[in-house]
Amino acid sequence: MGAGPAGLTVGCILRAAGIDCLVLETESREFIEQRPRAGVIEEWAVRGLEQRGLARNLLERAQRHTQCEFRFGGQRHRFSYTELTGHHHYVYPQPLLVTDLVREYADVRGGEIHFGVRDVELHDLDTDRPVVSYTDETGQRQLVHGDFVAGCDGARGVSRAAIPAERARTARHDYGIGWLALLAEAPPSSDCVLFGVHPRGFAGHMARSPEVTRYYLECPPGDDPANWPDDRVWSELQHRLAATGAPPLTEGRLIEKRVLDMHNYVVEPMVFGRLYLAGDAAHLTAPIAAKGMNLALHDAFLLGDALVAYLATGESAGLGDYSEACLGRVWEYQEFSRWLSEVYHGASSGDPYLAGTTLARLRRVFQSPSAGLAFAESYLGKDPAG
Ligand code: RFL
Repeated sequence: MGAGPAGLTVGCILRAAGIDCLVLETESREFIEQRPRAGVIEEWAVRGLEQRGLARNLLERAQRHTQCEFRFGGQRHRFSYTELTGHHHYVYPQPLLVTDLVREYADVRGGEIHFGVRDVELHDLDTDRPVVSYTDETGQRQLVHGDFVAGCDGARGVSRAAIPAERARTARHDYGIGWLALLAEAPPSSDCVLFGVHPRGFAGHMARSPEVTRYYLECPPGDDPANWPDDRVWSELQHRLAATGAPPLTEGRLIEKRVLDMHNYVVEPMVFGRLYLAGDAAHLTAPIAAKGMNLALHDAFLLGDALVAYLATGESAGLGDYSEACLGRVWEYQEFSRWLSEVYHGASSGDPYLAGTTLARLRRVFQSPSAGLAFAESYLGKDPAG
């Protein structure tokens, strides 16, 4: 269920082992290949894709990032995480990754995929022959009988709700903060990611390609993008990201402008009978720390490999451990997102005590080698092998 990074990766792993698989997706192929979202991919996740034959284009085209820059108190503070750890980040826009994965799944590995499906329902999940029903593009109702259902249908899908309330717990956290997410047809204004921690609110700058840059502006939750005409966006970005010695941002046409309300959830366990949740269907992390797609890939590697082991040899340990193995990383990333949210938003909280303590926390990252290393490890994400 779902042709996002999680569902397509599981599908590719199953097809590589010759296992029959059907991917159902509510949107069209053109839509999913263009939907702008993530960009930052952790090094271990790229290695995981590479090991499964899914990173050829990514390794050719992705940019490697080795440092980020915080701007606060009118000054620039460079943080070279690769110098501290030997590891780096990749930047590869999510639509390019989804395009690569859908091509590999459907066109190369011969996987079946149906786009534009509606009214998807799950049945008999607690039996060993679960059923999925849906309305296809021609309006016909269809029934699919299978061995397993991978619920990879994202934050707005139906699979999470198919777990009876008494069989799973959903932990939620609402930051009470909004981010105006922007895509600008403008070249990046810095060779690295910028985080502006400013009394007027957080601002972020992230390269997506030589022509396109993602920006974020903290705003009230539920704010209307219509309150943010282009002039106001650019003047606020210039102001919040200003620092001594930093050239002004290169402006351009804004091609995406939407308000994201920052909230997280985690479903535990991520399994009910023969339904296995993966990615945003199971856990949402607001894009504060750029972790959501990385978690989706981590789940997909574990689930794909566990399903292959079970269906090919009857080995069930991977499926048995699946939820716990995913949730360890999920909670670690949730904690880091929360920590980072305080750093980003303390200065603009209106509470001078919070502003003082969170700026002290940020300065410690630059002044204490051990605090710097701890930050770099969380920022880069833990390598499952190391
Ligand atoms: P997706 O990508 O949402 O895919 C789910 C798919 O399921 C389809 N669907 C259904 N299909 C069948 N039946 C149904 N009933 C269905 N209902 C929905 C949907 O159309 C969709 O195609 O989930 P997945 O695979 O779990 O992947 C998760 C990631 O997409 C998400 O976590 C990231 O985009 C989060 N994120 C980031 N993550 C990072 O790791 N690094 C980043 O730099 C980063 N930046 C971001 C982000 C998310 C953002 N937004 C829009 C919230 C930046 C932004 C602005």
